[in-house]
Amino acid sequence: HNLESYCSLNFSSFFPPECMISATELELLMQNVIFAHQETCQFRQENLQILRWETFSPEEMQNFQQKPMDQMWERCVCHITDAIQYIVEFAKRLSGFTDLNPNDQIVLLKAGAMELLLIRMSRAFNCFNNTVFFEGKYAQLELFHSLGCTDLITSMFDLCQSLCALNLSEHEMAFFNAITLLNPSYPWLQDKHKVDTLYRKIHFAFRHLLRRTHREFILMKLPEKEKLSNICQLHLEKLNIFRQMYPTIAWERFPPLYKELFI
Ligand code: CLR
Repeated sequence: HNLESYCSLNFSSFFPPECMISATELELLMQNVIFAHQETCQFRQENLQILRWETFSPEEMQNFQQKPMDQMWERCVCHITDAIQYIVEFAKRLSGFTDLNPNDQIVLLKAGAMELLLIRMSRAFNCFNNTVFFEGKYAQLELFHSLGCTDLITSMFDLCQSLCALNLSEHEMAFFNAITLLNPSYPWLQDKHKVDTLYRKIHFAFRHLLRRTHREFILMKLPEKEKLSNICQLHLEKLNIFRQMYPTIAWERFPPLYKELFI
C-alpha cells in the first residue's frame, strides 16, 4: 500500500488495523460503489420525482383490489424479481464481491436481496402521501389489499417513511446498500474474514463520504439491521402461507430466481 497517501489523509485513528487502504484506493472504492448503484438503480431518481404525484384513480384502485389473490401475488412477485435482478447486478459490480467465493456470494445475496429491495423501495416512495411506485404510477397501501398481507406491507411502508425522513442522497443510498449486502456476520459464510475486510473498507469509505458532507449523524439514524431482517422474515412467512394455499401457482408461475432466493 501507498503509505504516503495513507498518511496524508490523517485519519489513522479511524483505520481498523485489518483495513489498510490508501487514498487512491479509497477514491476508487467510492467511485465504484456510487457507479455500481447508478448503473443498476432501475429507475432514475429524476424520473421517479417527475411521477411522484401520479397516483392511481379510485377505479384503478378498485380494479387491483378485486383481482384474485393468486394473480396479484404472481404479478407482485414478478416485479420484485425484476427489481432483484438489478440488485444482483449491483452486487456483481461492487469491486471485491465477485472475488468472494461463489458460496459466500450466494449466502450474501440470499440474505440481503430483500433488504436491499426495501432500501431501494424508499427511493420509489412518496412520504407525503404514503404511496409507492408500482406499474408506472404511485400506489397507496390499500391497492395491495387482495394479497392478504397488510401487516407486511404496512411495515414496508413504515420503514420507507423512516428512511425518507433521512433524505438520503443517491451516494448515501449506494453505500447503505453496499454495507447492508456485505454483512460479515452470517454463520454460513466460508470466508468470513474476506467479507469482513471488504465490509470494513466500504464502511470506512462511507464514513469518509459522510464526513465530507457533514452528514455523519445519519449513521446513528439508519434503521437497525434487525428492523430490516424482521420485515424479510415476515415476507418469508407470508410466502409460506401463500404456498400452502396455492402450491402449484408458487411452483409453476413464480420466476426461478425468486424461488431460488426465498423457497
Ligand atoms: C422497489 C424498488 C425497485 C423497483 C420496485 C419494484 C417492485 C415494487 C418495489 C420497488 C416496492 C415494493 C412493491 C414492489 C411490487 C410489489 C411490492 C410495490 C418499487 C408491494 C409492497 C407488495 C409486496 C407483496 C409481496 C411480498 C407479495 O427498484
